[in-house]
Amino acid sequence: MSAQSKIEQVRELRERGFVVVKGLVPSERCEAIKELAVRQLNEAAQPLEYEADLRYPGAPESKHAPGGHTVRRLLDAYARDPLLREWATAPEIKGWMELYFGESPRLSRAHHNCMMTKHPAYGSLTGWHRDARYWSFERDDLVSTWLAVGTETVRNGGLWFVPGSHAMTFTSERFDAQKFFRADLPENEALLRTAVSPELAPGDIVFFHCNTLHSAGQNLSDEVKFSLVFTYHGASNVPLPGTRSASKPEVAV
Ligand SMILES: O=C(O)CCC(=O)C(=O)O
Repeated sequence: MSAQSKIEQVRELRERGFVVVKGLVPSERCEAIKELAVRQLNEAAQPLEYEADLRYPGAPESKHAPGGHTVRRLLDAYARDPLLREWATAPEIKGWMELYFGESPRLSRAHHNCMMTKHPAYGSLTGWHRDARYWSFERDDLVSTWLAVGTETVRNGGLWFVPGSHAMTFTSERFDAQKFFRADLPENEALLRTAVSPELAPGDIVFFHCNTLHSAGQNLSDEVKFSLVFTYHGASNVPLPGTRSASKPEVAV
Protein backbone atom coordinates (compact mmCIF):
# COMPACT_ATOMS: atom_id res chain seq x y z
CA MET A 1 0.00 0.00 0.00
CA SER A 2 1.28 3.48 -0.80
CA ALA A 3 2.90 5.45 2.00
CA GLN A 4 0.95 8.51 0.86
CA SER A 5 -2.28 9.10 2.77
CA LYS A 6 -5.56 9.28 0.88
CA ILE A 7 -5.68 13.03 1.56
CA GLU A 8 -2.24 13.47 -0.03
CA GLN A 9 -3.26 11.34 -2.99
CA VAL A 10 -6.35 13.47 -3.57
CA ARG A 11 -4.23 16.62 -3.26
CA GLU A 12 -1.82 15.26 -5.89
CA LEU A 13 -4.69 14.48 -8.22
CA ARG A 14 -5.98 18.05 -7.84
CA GLU A 15 -2.54 19.52 -8.48
CA ARG A 16 -1.17 17.27 -11.24
CA GLY A 17 -4.31 15.80 -12.79
CA PHE A 18 -3.28 12.23 -11.95
CA VAL A 19 -1.85 10.21 -9.11
CA VAL A 20 -0.45 6.68 -8.95
CA VAL A 21 -1.37 4.60 -5.91
CA LYS A 22 0.92 1.61 -5.65
CA GLY A 23 -0.37 -1.84 -4.72
CA LEU A 24 -4.00 -0.93 -4.07
CA VAL A 25 -5.24 -4.29 -5.35
CA PRO A 26 -3.71 -7.40 -3.73
CA SER A 27 -1.94 -9.77 -6.11
CA GLU A 28 -4.45 -12.67 -5.69
CA ARG A 29 -7.31 -10.39 -6.69
CA CYS A 30 -5.31 -9.04 -9.61
CA GLU A 31 -4.50 -12.56 -10.81
CA ALA A 32 -8.18 -13.56 -10.60
CA ILE A 33 -9.10 -10.47 -12.63
CA LYS A 34 -6.45 -11.34 -15.22
CA GLU A 35 -7.64 -14.94 -15.50
CA LEU A 36 -11.18 -13.73 -16.09
CA ALA A 37 -10.03 -11.22 -18.71
CA VAL A 38 -7.93 -13.80 -20.57
CA ARG A 39 -10.87 -16.24 -20.57
CA GLN A 40 -13.35 -13.66 -21.79
CA LEU A 41 -10.94 -12.47 -24.47
CA ASN A 42 -10.39 -16.06 -25.69
CA GLU A 43 -14.15 -16.64 -25.74
CA ALA A 44 -14.66 -13.27 -27.47
CA ALA A 45 -17.39 -12.64 -24.88
CA GLN A 46 -19.60 -9.77 -26.08
CA PRO A 47 -19.90 -6.80 -25.94
CA LEU A 48 -16.55 -6.04 -27.56
CA GLU A 49 -14.91 -3.11 -29.28
CA TYR A 50 -12.41 -3.98 -31.99
CA GLU A 51 -9.28 -2.06 -33.01
CA ALA A 52 -10.80 -1.97 -36.51
CA ASP A 53 -13.83 -0.07 -35.11
CA LEU A 54 -11.67 2.88 -34.04
CA ARG A 55 -8.83 2.62 -36.55
CA TYR A 56 -6.29 4.52 -34.49
CA PRO A 57 -2.70 4.40 -35.88
CA GLY A 58 -1.52 0.78 -36.04
CA ALA A 59 -5.03 -0.74 -36.12
CA PRO A 60 -6.20 -3.01 -38.95
CA GLU A 61 -7.99 -1.25 -41.84
CA SER A 62 -11.18 -3.22 -41.37
CA LYS A 63 -12.60 -6.31 -39.68
CA HIS A 64 -11.77 -8.22 -42.91
CA ALA A 65 -8.09 -7.22 -42.93
CA PRO A 66 -5.41 -9.36 -41.21
CA GLY A 67 -5.87 -8.90 -37.44
CA GLY A 68 -9.34 -7.46 -38.09
CA HIS A 69 -10.77 -9.15 -35.02
CA THR A 70 -8.20 -7.77 -32.59
CA VAL A 71 -10.11 -6.66 -29.52
CA ARG A 72 -9.45 -3.21 -28.03
CA ARG A 73 -11.95 -3.32 -25.18
CA LEU A 74 -14.07 -5.87 -23.33
CA LEU A 75 -17.00 -3.49 -22.89
CA ASP A 76 -19.41 -3.06 -19.97
CA ALA A 77 -16.98 -4.45 -17.42
CA TYR A 78 -19.49 -3.64 -14.67
CA ALA A 79 -21.95 -6.21 -16.01
CA ARG A 80 -19.39 -8.84 -17.01
CA ASP A 81 -18.67 -10.49 -13.70
CA PRO A 82 -19.16 -9.92 -9.95
CA LEU A 83 -15.37 -9.74 -9.56
CA LEU A 84 -15.21 -6.61 -11.72
CA ARG A 85 -18.38 -5.14 -10.20
CA GLU A 86 -16.97 -5.66 -6.69
CA TRP A 87 -13.78 -3.84 -7.59
CA ALA A 88 -15.69 -0.97 -9.22
CA THR A 89 -17.71 -0.41 -6.05
CA ALA A 90 -15.11 -1.49 -3.46
CA PRO A 91 -15.08 0.42 -0.15
CA GLU A 92 -11.58 1.77 -0.87
CA ILE A 93 -12.77 3.28 -4.15
CA LYS A 94 -15.96 4.65 -2.62
CA GLY A 95 -13.98 6.28 0.22
CA TRP A 96 -11.46 7.74 -2.21
CA MET A 97 -14.11 9.23 -4.46
CA GLU A 98 -16.10 10.62 -1.51
CA LEU A 99 -12.99 12.42 -0.37
CA TYR A 100 -12.33 13.83 -3.84
CA PHE A 101 -15.90 14.85 -4.75
CA GLY A 102 -17.09 15.75 -1.25
CA GLU A 103 -20.34 13.93 -1.93
CA SER A 104 -21.64 10.48 -2.86
CA PRO A 105 -19.93 9.10 -5.94
CA ARG A 106 -21.65 7.69 -9.02
CA LEU A 107 -20.11 5.25 -11.47
CA SER A 108 -20.82 6.01 -15.12
CA ARG A 109 -21.66 2.92 -17.13
CA ALA A 110 -21.56 4.98 -20.34
CA HIS A 111 -17.83 5.85 -20.23
CA HIS A 112 -14.77 3.61 -19.95
CA ASN A 113 -16.40 0.82 -17.92
CA CYS A 114 -14.17 -1.65 -19.73
CA MET A 115 -11.21 -3.96 -19.68
CA MET A 116 -8.73 -2.44 -22.13
CA THR A 117 -6.71 -5.02 -24.05
CA LYS A 118 -3.64 -3.88 -25.94
CA HIS A 119 -2.26 -6.51 -28.29
CA PRO A 120 1.34 -6.79 -29.50
CA ALA A 121 0.23 -7.12 -33.12
CA TYR A 122 -2.50 -4.83 -34.46
CA GLY A 123 -2.88 -2.96 -31.17
CA SER A 124 -3.07 0.78 -31.91
CA LEU A 125 -1.54 3.82 -30.32
CA THR A 126 -3.79 6.50 -28.86
CA GLY A 127 -3.00 10.15 -29.57
CA TRP A 128 -3.06 12.98 -27.01
CA HIS A 129 -6.54 13.70 -25.77
CA ARG A 130 -8.78 14.63 -22.87
CA ASP A 131 -11.39 12.03 -22.01
CA ALA A 132 -13.98 14.77 -21.45
CA ARG A 133 -13.91 15.62 -25.17
CA TYR A 134 -17.04 13.55 -25.90
CA TRP A 135 -18.52 13.43 -22.40
CA SER A 136 -21.49 15.61 -21.41
CA PHE A 137 -22.03 16.39 -17.74
CA GLU A 138 -22.94 19.57 -15.88
CA ARG A 139 -19.28 20.01 -15.00
CA ASP A 140 -16.07 18.54 -16.43
CA ASP A 141 -15.24 16.96 -13.12
CA LEU A 142 -14.93 13.19 -13.40
CA VAL A 143 -12.17 10.85 -12.26
CA SER A 144 -11.18 7.53 -13.82
CA THR A 145 -9.40 4.63 -12.17
CA TRP A 146 -6.94 2.71 -14.32
CA LEU A 147 -5.99 -0.62 -12.71
CA ALA A 148 -2.81 -2.19 -14.07
CA VAL A 149 -3.72 -5.87 -14.22
CA GLY A 150 -0.15 -6.64 -15.33
CA THR A 151 3.02 -4.57 -15.58
CA GLU A 152 2.69 -1.41 -17.69
CA THR A 153 5.69 0.35 -19.20
CA VAL A 154 6.42 2.51 -22.24
CA ARG A 155 7.40 -0.69 -24.08
CA ASN A 156 4.00 -2.38 -23.77
CA GLY A 157 1.95 0.75 -24.43
CA GLY A 158 1.66 2.30 -20.95
CA LEU A 159 -0.01 5.67 -20.47
CA TRP A 160 1.66 9.07 -20.75
CA PHE A 161 0.27 12.09 -18.88
CA VAL A 162 0.93 15.83 -19.06
CA PRO A 163 1.14 17.02 -15.43
CA GLY A 164 -1.15 19.97 -14.67
CA SER A 165 -2.91 19.83 -18.06
CA HIS A 166 -6.33 19.18 -16.45
CA ALA A 167 -6.32 22.79 -15.22
CA MET A 168 -5.10 24.41 -18.46
CA THR A 169 -7.28 26.15 -21.00
CA PHE A 170 -6.59 25.70 -24.70
CA THR A 171 -8.13 27.32 -27.77
CA SER A 172 -9.90 24.91 -30.11
CA GLU A 173 -7.18 25.21 -32.84
CA ARG A 174 -4.82 23.30 -30.61
CA PHE A 175 -6.95 20.17 -31.22
CA ASP A 176 -7.69 18.43 -34.53
CA ALA A 177 -11.13 17.59 -35.91
CA GLN A 178 -11.32 14.44 -33.74
CA LYS A 179 -10.34 16.56 -30.72
CA PHE A 180 -6.86 15.08 -30.43
CA PHE A 181 -4.28 17.57 -29.09
CA ARG A 182 -2.07 18.36 -32.10
CA ALA A 183 1.47 17.10 -31.51
CA ASP A 184 2.64 18.91 -34.67
CA LEU A 185 2.13 22.45 -33.29
CA PRO A 186 5.28 23.95 -31.68
CA GLU A 187 3.34 25.36 -28.70
CA ASN A 188 1.79 21.94 -28.07
CA GLU A 189 5.06 20.14 -28.60
CA ALA A 190 6.73 22.19 -25.82
CA LEU A 191 4.00 21.15 -23.41
CA LEU A 192 4.08 17.51 -24.49
CA ARG A 193 7.79 17.38 -23.70
CA THR A 194 6.81 17.64 -20.02
CA ALA A 195 4.79 14.38 -20.21
CA VAL A 196 5.66 11.44 -17.99
CA SER A 197 4.86 7.74 -18.21
CA PRO A 198 4.61 6.15 -14.76
CA GLU A 199 5.67 2.52 -14.70
CA LEU A 200 2.92 0.41 -13.14
CA ALA A 201 3.14 -2.94 -11.37
CA PRO A 202 0.15 -5.32 -11.17
CA GLY A 203 -2.31 -3.90 -8.62
CA ASP A 204 -1.24 -0.26 -9.05
CA ILE A 205 -3.93 2.28 -9.84
CA VAL A 206 -3.77 5.58 -11.66
CA PHE A 207 -6.52 8.01 -10.68
CA PHE A 208 -6.79 10.67 -13.42
CA HIS A 209 -8.99 13.65 -14.15
CA CYS A 210 -11.17 13.73 -17.27
CA ASN A 211 -9.33 16.84 -18.56
CA THR A 212 -5.80 15.49 -18.14
CA LEU A 213 -4.03 15.17 -21.49
CA HIS A 214 -2.87 11.60 -21.97
CA SER A 215 -1.77 9.19 -24.69
CA ALA A 216 -0.36 5.69 -25.07
CA GLY A 217 1.94 3.96 -27.53
CA GLN A 218 1.71 0.56 -29.19
CA ASN A 219 2.49 -2.64 -27.38
CA LEU A 220 6.02 -3.70 -28.39
CA SER A 221 6.15 -6.66 -26.01
CA ASP A 222 4.89 -10.13 -26.87
CA GLU A 223 2.00 -10.26 -24.36
CA VAL A 224 -1.43 -8.68 -24.32
CA LYS A 225 -1.71 -5.85 -21.77
CA PHE A 226 -4.89 -5.71 -19.67
CA SER A 227 -6.12 -2.61 -17.79
CA LEU A 228 -9.44 -2.27 -16.00
CA VAL A 229 -10.92 1.23 -16.27
CA PHE A 230 -13.92 2.85 -14.55
CA THR A 231 -15.11 6.48 -14.34
CA TYR A 232 -16.80 8.29 -11.42
CA HIS A 233 -18.43 11.64 -10.71
CA GLY A 234 -20.19 13.32 -7.82
CA ALA A 235 -23.95 12.72 -7.46
CA SER A 236 -24.75 16.39 -8.16
CA ASN A 237 -22.81 16.40 -11.45
CA VAL A 238 -25.48 14.77 -13.59
CA PRO A 239 -25.10 13.63 -17.22
CA LEU A 240 -26.90 15.96 -19.63
CA PRO A 241 -30.24 14.47 -20.76
CA GLY A 242 -30.29 13.06 -24.28
CA THR A 243 -26.49 12.66 -24.53
CA ARG A 244 -24.44 9.47 -24.68
CA SER A 245 -23.34 10.19 -21.11
CA ALA A 246 -26.97 9.72 -20.01
CA SER A 247 -27.53 6.61 -22.13
CA LYS A 248 -26.98 4.02 -19.38
CA PRO A 249 -28.18 3.86 -15.79
CA GLU A 250 -25.57 5.04 -13.34
CA VAL A 251 -24.45 3.17 -10.25
CA ALA A 252 -24.55 4.69 -6.77
CA VAL A 253 -21.25 3.43 -5.39
O1 LIG B 1 -4.37 2.40 -23.92
C1 LIG B 1 -4.50 3.32 -24.72
O2 LIG B 1 -4.18 3.23 -25.90
C2 LIG B 1 -5.10 4.62 -24.23
C3 LIG B 1 -6.51 4.50 -23.83
C4 LIG B 1 -7.12 5.84 -23.55
O3 LIG B 1 -6.45 6.81 -23.25
C5 LIG B 1 -8.55 6.00 -23.65
O4 LIG B 1 -9.23 5.06 -24.09
O5 LIG B 1 -9.04 7.10 -23.31
